[in-house]
Amino acid sequence: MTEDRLHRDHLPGGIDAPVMPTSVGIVHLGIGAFHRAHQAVYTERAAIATGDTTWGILGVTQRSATVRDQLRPQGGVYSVLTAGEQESSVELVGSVVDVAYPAEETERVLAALAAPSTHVVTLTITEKGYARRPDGSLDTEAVAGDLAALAAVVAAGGAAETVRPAASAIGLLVRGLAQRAASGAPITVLTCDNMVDNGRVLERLVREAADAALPGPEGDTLRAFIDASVTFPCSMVDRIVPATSPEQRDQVERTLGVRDEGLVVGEPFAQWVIEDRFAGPRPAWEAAGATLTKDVAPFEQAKLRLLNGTHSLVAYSGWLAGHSTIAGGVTDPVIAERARQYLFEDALPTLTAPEGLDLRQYGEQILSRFANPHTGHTTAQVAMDGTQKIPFRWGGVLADSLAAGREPQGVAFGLAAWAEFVRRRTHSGEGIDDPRAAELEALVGAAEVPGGSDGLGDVEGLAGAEEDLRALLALPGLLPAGTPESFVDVVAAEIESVLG
Ligand code: CS2
Repeated sequence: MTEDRLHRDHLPGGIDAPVMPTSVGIVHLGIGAFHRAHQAVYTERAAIATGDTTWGILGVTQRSATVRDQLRPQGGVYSVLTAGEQESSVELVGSVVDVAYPAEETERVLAALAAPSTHVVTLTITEKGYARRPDGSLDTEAVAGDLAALAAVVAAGGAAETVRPAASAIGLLVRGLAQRAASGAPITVLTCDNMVDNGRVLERLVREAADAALPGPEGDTLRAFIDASVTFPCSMVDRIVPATSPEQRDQVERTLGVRDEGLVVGEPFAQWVIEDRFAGPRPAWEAAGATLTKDVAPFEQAKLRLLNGTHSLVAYSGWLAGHSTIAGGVTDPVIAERARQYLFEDALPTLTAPEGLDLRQYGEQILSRFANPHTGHTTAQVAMDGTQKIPFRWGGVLADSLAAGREPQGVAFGLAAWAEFVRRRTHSGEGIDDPRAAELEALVGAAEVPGGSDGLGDVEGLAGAEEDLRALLALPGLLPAGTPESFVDVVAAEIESVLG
């Protein structure tokens, strides 16, 4: 502990003290910035409102040890900077007790998943963390190491000489559930990722993983445990949480008087709608403003199609127009018009409003949230992982519109922008951040690169762009099954508008 670093045992004055959890009740898989600015804040506020401090969170960081190395030296405490249009504020959060990195601490995470005092597992592992094949089924190759580890443990009667480090979040989860099956203590697995029907998707993948690892009678205990004692509610989460910038860290250091390497930044708006289907106890998240409901679907569809769909459109077209931030993109008049077209002409007519929500107002609110310049959310960040996001954001709008006899022009513009983004980043050598990048690059690479210049805007470039676009749109799993070629023509006709 150093005096100039934030720490649970040495808190700055002049700011409300964070919660001091007395036990771990939640294991969270994928403790990135989003979890720390969203579910961990709800958990903190619920503890403050109710005085129940038993809901400490053990965070798990799968891909790198960065978050562990940010939070462990601070005793898990970090701050949240809420960056509003007019004002900003800083609060301390103490609900995260520690962060574990499975590459080095798998045994500890498995033990926490199995512990009867843990009642809830939450996940924000992003769309790509679910290891789905383009058809939605489990990519057993991607989780093969964990499935083999699980099979070996079960074959050895539940005891393993050495615990193999978990290589995937889904694998880790299934291994943890198998260990828990011994006690049979109920547990709720609550996904908080931006996917249609996220709880059902996760449940199916977990069951597929269990069946793949333990196909015979040796899997019966785990299967029976999942059937009887594990639930997978759906949930809709919402808060804009950009990557934290060095400037924001410096700004908060000036406010707190100590350095916080775990700082996260979020907009003032936050929403959490959770399907009320818990296997056992849970934090009183409603005391912190969460909505518990029987049916999350209308909220989830509205959020994915209106907010995330528009976000992606602004990200790709904004990036192409030279805007580094979402706020810059959405206040560009040309992009704003296309965002409105997508929101109000394409997406909105495909939705049923959740009770008490005016979808038009919700759409307007989304546009003004995007226009907040103080979050610093970048177009490049939202543009990441397009192949994983597009099917959930635009797929339903496209399928429903076509079924109703409409060709959604905003979706076409968005898809053209995505394809041009992929093409430009590939040709420039910058590359794209997407788990299917290699496939995309091969599709673009297969088309002729116009010699000399980048060729954009001239006739040859236009022809090349169209060829690439058609190749990219044929990527398996990108567009809904049955999308007619005539719609691809509508997308191709938008190329000129994204080239500017
Ligand atoms: C964004 C989301 O990065 C993205 O793709 O669309 O992370 C968005 O900011 C959140 O879903 C807001 O709740």
